[in-house]
Amino acid sequence: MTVPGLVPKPTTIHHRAGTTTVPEVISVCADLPLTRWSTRALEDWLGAPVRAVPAGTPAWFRVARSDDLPEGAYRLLVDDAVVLTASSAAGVINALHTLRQLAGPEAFAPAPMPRAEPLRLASVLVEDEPRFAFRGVHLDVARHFVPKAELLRFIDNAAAHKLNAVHLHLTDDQGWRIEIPAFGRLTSTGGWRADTTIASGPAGPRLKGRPHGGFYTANDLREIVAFARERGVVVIPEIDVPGHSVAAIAAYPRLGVDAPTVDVWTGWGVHDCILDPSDFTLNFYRQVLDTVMDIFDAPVIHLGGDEVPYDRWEGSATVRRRAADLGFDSVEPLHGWFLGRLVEHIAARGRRAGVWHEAVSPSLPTTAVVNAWGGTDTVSHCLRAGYDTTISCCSHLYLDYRENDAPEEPSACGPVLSTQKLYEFDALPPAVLAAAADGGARVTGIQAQIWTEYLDTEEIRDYHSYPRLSAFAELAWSTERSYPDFLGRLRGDHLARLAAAGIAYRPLEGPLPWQQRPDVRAICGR
Ligand code: TNX
Repeated sequence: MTVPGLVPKPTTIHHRAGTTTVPEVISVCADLPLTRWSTRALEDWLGAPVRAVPAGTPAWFRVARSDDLPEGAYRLLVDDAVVLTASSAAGVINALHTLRQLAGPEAFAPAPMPRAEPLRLASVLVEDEPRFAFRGVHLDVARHFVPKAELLRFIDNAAAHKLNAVHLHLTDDQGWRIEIPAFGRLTSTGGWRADTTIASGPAGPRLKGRPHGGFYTANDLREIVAFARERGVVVIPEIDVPGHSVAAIAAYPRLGVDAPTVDVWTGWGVHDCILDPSDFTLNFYRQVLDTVMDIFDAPVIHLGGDEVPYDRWEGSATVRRRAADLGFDSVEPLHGWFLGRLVEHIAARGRRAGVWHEAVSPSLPTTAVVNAWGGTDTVSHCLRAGYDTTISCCSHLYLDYRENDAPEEPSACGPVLSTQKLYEFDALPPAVLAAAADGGARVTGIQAQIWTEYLDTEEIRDYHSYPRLSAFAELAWSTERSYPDFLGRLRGDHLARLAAAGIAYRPLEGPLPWQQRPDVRAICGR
């Protein structure tokens, strides 16, 4: 019996002779507690009920604890029985995901598939350990709201690829997606926009002609956090300041410079209407962050800090005076200073702030964790400036970019990022390793980004995400990689898993007829 190709590729896999048959009832003996989710996963994936047996009793499925294994690592032996060894819950979860892949694509179907004969597993020993401790995927739920059920499915699929963090971009110029009870207008006004830009081209932007909106209640988010936690995934919330804040300013004009009247934005890009760096704004956001920290248990709370044009600050006598009062000779340092006050607020509650790399400046505390979305030179720069840094380079890790330049590609914008280019990304070139060694700051890990300006439905998000997110998972997890080998496993096994999971992935040969967007192509002038 052949062993299915695993994605991401494990550190070592020893094929052994023989098979084991999944019994009618799976007896389980576990040194590490099996959670509600693990128990159900085992039952769903292997298609038999689980029954715990007392310690010391023979069991078909055993979970052994070994404190020698690094966090997230595991050993999975499939022989006459199954023995899983790990040092913590993360390792158990990763091992279960491997077992799921060994059980065949049926284990990815939402319902138990009838089998002609009992499920057999090929004998194998997998010894596996993650390359990066932090393996994240960012999802922009602000540009297009992602309904809760779709978000849960997204997290489930990310977890199946051994990713362990989902960074939720909850606020932007085009929408505010988290309910803050103290400031109801953030969602009643800021959660909705009048229209949406479908694409821009020689004839200018084309609008969709209907409103868009939505938001998560505190309870929705608590459910999302709990759902992710069971699967070993931490949810990092992002409240983007002081730029990308038009939705908040539309709801509470006093948050903007000179209280502007502005609507939640229907276009894309960088808006010049940014927050007023006043005490009013700081106190407002401290309260917002308190609510965020009540809901999310993530060690990192993200403050954005990207793409901040200073024109309105330069044009305002009040803001210039504020800068002068703080001893700055221009308004620019207010950017790091403003973020710094919120970084402190987050630190006071025992958490760490996250920011995008544009926030790095002498006035930003080095306790912040930075997502560097420029090239690897930006990663090195942030490390040398003393910040722990997550590799988020747009050149290789932005899944909103299109797979290739063919006119059939449905994407409305973006440079090209092929699956192969992503897979072969040299994320840790010598310069980055040297910067980490010299600066004392750490590369925390790596993150893929899914911005959703043009990804307005679940289908089109699936199309952009897969199989590139499978390639990303291997980049993040596996130390030894070969693209031809990955493609073989994709074709031979993994695409069938994605299909069974109901993911509308992009076929390797290109979009299916109904995945093309000739309407968008026409607007873009492509
Ligand atoms: C840049 S990366 C942005 C986003 C856009 C994205 C589109 C970053 C921190 N800012 O606001 O959605 O490019 O690819």
